[in-house]
Amino acid sequence: MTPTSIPARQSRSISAALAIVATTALVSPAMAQSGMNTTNLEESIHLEGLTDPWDMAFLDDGTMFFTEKCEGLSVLMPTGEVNELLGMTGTDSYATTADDLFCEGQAGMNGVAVDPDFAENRQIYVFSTSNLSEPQTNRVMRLTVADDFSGVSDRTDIVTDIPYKVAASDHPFGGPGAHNGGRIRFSPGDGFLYVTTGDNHNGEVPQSPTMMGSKILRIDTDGNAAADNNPPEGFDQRTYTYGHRNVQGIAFHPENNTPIIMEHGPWHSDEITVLENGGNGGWDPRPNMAGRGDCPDNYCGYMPNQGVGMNRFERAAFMPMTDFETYPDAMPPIWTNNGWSQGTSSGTFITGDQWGDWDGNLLVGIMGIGFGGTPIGQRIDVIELGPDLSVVDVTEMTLPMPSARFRSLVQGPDGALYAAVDSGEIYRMAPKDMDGN
Ligand SMILES: [Ca+2]
Repeated sequence: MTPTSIPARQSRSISAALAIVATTALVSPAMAQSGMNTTNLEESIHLEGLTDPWDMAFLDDGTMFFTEKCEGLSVLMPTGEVNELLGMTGTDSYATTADDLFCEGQAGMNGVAVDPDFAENRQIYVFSTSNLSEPQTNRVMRLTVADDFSGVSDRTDIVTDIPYKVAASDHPFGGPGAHNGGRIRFSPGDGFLYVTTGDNHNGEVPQSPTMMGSKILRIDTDGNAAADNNPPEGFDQRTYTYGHRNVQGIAFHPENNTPIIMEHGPWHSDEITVLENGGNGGWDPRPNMAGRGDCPDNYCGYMPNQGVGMNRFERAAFMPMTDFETYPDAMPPIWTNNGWSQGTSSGTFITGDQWGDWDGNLLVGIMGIGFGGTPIGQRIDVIELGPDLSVVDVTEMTLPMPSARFRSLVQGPDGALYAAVDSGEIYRMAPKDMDGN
């Protein structure tokens, strides 16, 4: 947790140089500039020296809970003090260590959320991989935070059966822990907890009525299904939507609280989708679906990237993110990059007069991917939605900081934007006027 600003600054400088090179080659609807003068943002490093920070959740006074994927859960106090609350196996500096919690690949301690009634019940929630089940699973845990924020207690695992990829398979990035989902957010509208999960490179998971990967779960704080969840007959009632690939972003519209997700595509077609209660995301990577043949390890979610000479559009037609041919009633995405998947990992609506034309817009953090060692797409997109929730405009934020792998975006209680990046920092970004400069 010791700040290591010198190495971090060196790596950021390198990333920035590469990003400038890559930008000229990137063809994307996000390149059009419009709206607020985005060069008017200023940044500061809110916290640094972290290892794979994954998510943050704030209290009104600025207290910030945060997770590190292979370390655990901590809290940054308004005083600047960091308390390490719940460590994973192998850690020894946390107030409590849970030896069942582990990380592997994309899996580990992922999302964190604060109970809407935290002031009364002091409860928070985290999503983490655990070895308490056999095979291992992802769990959502409820914790009670001590009055002085020195630790957590009363761990209750309210969801225990979110599947985790236990073994490597014959795919690109095919290691254990892949496609693990992991974002958790409370809806300010209905008060339920929404949990995003991934397909684990398992072709059977997305359309399965009982395996809880590739779903958006909608549950209460005990893990029970919301009473009005409306999945098809025979589905686990915790299912709000299904048929997703790997959802790691969810945000709620500031005016109508509609849940909207950001989802990773299979080297093409990242998607943003407005959720409908009971809806199917239309992802079905089983072999022999929609004219596809056999696929390695019975998962077509990367086909035909393996040894077949198709361009990205042919790939999108072969293995669509939303298979309308098989599922004509699938929820249509409101946005797709219709090109190389670039890692739409998180999103948040940004509100407040200080954001000018961006007040009410959706910000999407994009991690970027590398070809030949060159990262492309490490950026934040600003997406304006119309009254019908269609995409009106997409602007690429002119970053006040070097580009980076944007893992988590959260608007803080001060109205600023906080961004966790894989290189170990949590940045604060704000319009200059907002801070009186
Ligand atoms: Ca879809």
